[in-house]
Amino acid sequence: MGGLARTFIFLDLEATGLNADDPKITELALVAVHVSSLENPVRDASGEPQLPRVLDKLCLCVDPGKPLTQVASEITHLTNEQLSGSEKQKFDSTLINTINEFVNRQAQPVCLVAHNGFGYDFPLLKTELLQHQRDLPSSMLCLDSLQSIKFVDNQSCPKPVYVKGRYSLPELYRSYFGKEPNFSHYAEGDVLTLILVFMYRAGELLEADNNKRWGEIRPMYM
Ligand code: DCM
Ligand code: MG
Repeated sequence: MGGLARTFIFLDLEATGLNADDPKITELALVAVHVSSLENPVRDASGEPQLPRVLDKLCLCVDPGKPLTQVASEITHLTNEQLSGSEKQKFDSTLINTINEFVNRQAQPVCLVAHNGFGYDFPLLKTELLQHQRDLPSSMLCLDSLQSIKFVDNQSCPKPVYVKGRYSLPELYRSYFGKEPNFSHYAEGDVLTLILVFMYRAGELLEADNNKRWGEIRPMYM
């Protein structure tokens, strides 16, 4: 899995709603981290891992061309009026080129990482790409940090007590770092939180072997 990847690209999408709403993307963040920064995290005086100094970031707002649900708007602090008023572009072929170029700049092979990525971010990104008859390289690795962290927890404790929400990104951050994550439901905020959560468990996560290939990801809807 990750054992193969030279670069991990952490991804978070904000969108107009949940799966059943046939959502469109409103904001995306891709942050690329070289494997060497995950294997040897820099720690502060209290021993807490710090974000790597060397990061490539691609953060963009997108005009979804579709109303945000009330909940999506409330949690992301984004509105249709703001996005169209700021003359943001739609998710178009120029953006797809930008994403591909961002991925291609990184040391290969690349592994895309998202929290609940198999359930939400990857299928949604796939839908947006296929709507333009485009895609990312099918050999690209992808990893769902929610599934992987559950997997490594189950390995160390075969009968874990399952508590609803225990594996959500803010809950994991709170339990590892004892404080609130910054900028929840902002694409970049969530990605930086995810990187810190991932780094906290990097040894086990890099060891585990439960990734997929981008080619196996099915679109959320068409
Ligand atoms: N979302 C939603 N309702 C929720 C949680 C999420 O509509 N209760 C949608 C809107 C968010 C997107 O999912 O932009 C991604 O969620 P998150 O901010 O947790 O990454
Ligand atoms: Mg988010």
